[in-house]
Amino acid sequence: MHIRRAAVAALMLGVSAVAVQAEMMAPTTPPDAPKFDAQGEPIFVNRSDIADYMALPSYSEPAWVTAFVDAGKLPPVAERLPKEPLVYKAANMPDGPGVYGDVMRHVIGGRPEGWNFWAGQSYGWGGIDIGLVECLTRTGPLFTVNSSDLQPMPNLARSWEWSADGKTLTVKLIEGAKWSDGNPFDTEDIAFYWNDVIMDPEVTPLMGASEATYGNAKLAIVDPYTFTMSFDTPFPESVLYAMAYGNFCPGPSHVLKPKHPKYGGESYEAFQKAFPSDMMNFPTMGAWAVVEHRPDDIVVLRRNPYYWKVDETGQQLPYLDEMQYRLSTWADRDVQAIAGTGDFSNLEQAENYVESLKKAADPASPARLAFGPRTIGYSLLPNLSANGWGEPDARGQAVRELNRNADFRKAITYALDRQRLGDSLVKGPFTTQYPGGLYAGTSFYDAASTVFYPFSVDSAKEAFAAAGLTDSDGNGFVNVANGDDLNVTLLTQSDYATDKNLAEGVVAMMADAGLKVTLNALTGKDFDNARDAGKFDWIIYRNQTDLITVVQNTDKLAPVGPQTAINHRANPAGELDLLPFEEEMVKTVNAFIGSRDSAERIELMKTYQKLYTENLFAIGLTAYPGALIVNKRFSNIPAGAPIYMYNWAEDNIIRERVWVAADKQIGAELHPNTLPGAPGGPGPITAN
Ligand code: BQZ
Repeated sequence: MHIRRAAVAALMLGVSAVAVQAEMMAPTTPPDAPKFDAQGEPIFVNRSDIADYMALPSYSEPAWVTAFVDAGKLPPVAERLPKEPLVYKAANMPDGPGVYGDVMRHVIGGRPEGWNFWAGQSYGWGGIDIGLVECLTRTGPLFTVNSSDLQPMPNLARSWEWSADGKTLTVKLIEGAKWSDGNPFDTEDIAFYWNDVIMDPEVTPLMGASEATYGNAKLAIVDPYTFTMSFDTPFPESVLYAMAYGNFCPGPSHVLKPKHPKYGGESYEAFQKAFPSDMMNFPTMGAWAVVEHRPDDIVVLRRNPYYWKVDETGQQLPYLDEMQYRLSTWADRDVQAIAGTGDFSNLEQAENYVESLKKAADPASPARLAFGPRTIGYSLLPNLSANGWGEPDARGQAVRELNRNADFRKAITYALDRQRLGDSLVKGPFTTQYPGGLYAGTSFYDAASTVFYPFSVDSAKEAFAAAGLTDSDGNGFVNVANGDDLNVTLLTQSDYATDKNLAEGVVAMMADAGLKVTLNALTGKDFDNARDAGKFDWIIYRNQTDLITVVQNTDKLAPVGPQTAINHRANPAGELDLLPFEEEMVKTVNAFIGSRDSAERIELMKTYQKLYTENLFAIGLTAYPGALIVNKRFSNIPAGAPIYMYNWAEDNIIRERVWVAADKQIGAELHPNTLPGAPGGPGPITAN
């Protein structure tokens, strides 16, 4: 509008509009988010109020499990538990210690590829991997932990201690815990994870953990239950968060090692595929193990008789005997949870909000629905690599060079009407215009450090021109040197309506600003593979926990390592061609990781936020709250549980201590009174 007025004035004065010093709209701070109160507040406690490790006078198990002991198929429960199991405190259980029985019926949109998480195989998400792959520390439940005690919760690692100079961390594992097949859990599993997964360049775990994830530490085994990690810089406390879900989650070395090429395995590819999704009873440290998989239908898990956690009355956990994962779509998960044919959903696709809210408002609704904080958000990430990551063709290379041009990135952000994007998903107070970077309302967010480029098609065109792009043939789209329309491909995930709706909105808005963008919508693993291989010009991506909590996945905040940033990874030669502002971001994130001074950390995150949003490391689109939908028959669902913060709700609600009162149990177990069999053998098995 500003430019148009100036142009008209110029014409009146007989001055060519072209000569008018057109300028881009000045950036501002972001508009305030519409007020939206989360339903239910967490009850804040210290980590030791939730659980501790101790021996109890006696232990118990479901009566039908004792039949296995009587039949000589299992040792007595006390021998199946560690010397000092992890004990969940009754006072921290919203509904107290529970009773055994029943099932939680999940519905998911992913599909299990196989069980080799450590070689990058996906279990289909939606809580399967969160339940099967337990890790040294745990962060999901931290949404209920006092900020004065904010550190990862002990899990398989029961304690840790820093040396005086902060350069050595000594970690103590729980002693005497066993895999679901009875094999001991100890530092043999740590050694395999470290030496033959993290340190083996041919092996990449599902979430991409690498040496950089752990600050390039050196790991040494001390004894069966103790190891140390040594660092160049003192007190890299973020490494304790990096030991949680997705990262330091050791696999069963007794079954993995023989298949690894270093120990006689046929090849790395054979290693990755050695545990196909039709293999049953894959050993787990989780509360349930896989006993059935009907492709495109269902995955069924039964309780792990060696699970190393109990309640204060000595009952071995979990309370729920079975876990089901119906293999459907993410949208169907919402529908089934609200209808009561499913039991759980993270309501995260804003298009489903109104219908879900309407149904849940009925007092007869089988499910409770509770909105949490605004922690679901999407960004458009330009691929900032121009030195060969993703092997681009000439067109792709030209786009990457433009992505590295600040004016080009400004054109993208000016062209986006974020209000319209949010409204296209759902009208009402849910969505907010999200500039990118740290989320508003989170502990390290600072509005004054957040640069917001307002919607302005004229400014977008000015910015394209400043980047050397004009519509030379007058067809409405900017052209490249040889006269072709510049064409940008936008990678998006087709498993979610939200991702596709946002991508289509971006395509339309870019066209209005004169840029041709073509959608590349891929499903599940194809999307993940294209993302991780750098096969994209731009990507629409649902943000991860680093931009919410900062302390979880801190390394993902910037390209601090060759594989840490989604939109800027190293080329095959391991080189990162960082732009000057990216170098500054990396320095800032590394300084944050190395600091123990909370005031300094707050200032560093202000610097980070300004670098990110002023230089448009990525371009935010929209952010909104998610809602947890859980069937009303379940007890021990923590108040105010967010669907996503340090992790997803499948971790946050602590499913192993969720239970169903006897008179509310629905008899929907598919394999009642059975346990997982031997790894690779038939499962589930009966007592006799
Ligand atoms: C939650 C989550 C539990 C992954 C996945 C999926 C993958 C991504 C992301 C979410 C699904 C659900 O998210 O959408 O609500 O249940 O599984 O793991 O989107 O494609 O790669 O990062 O967490």
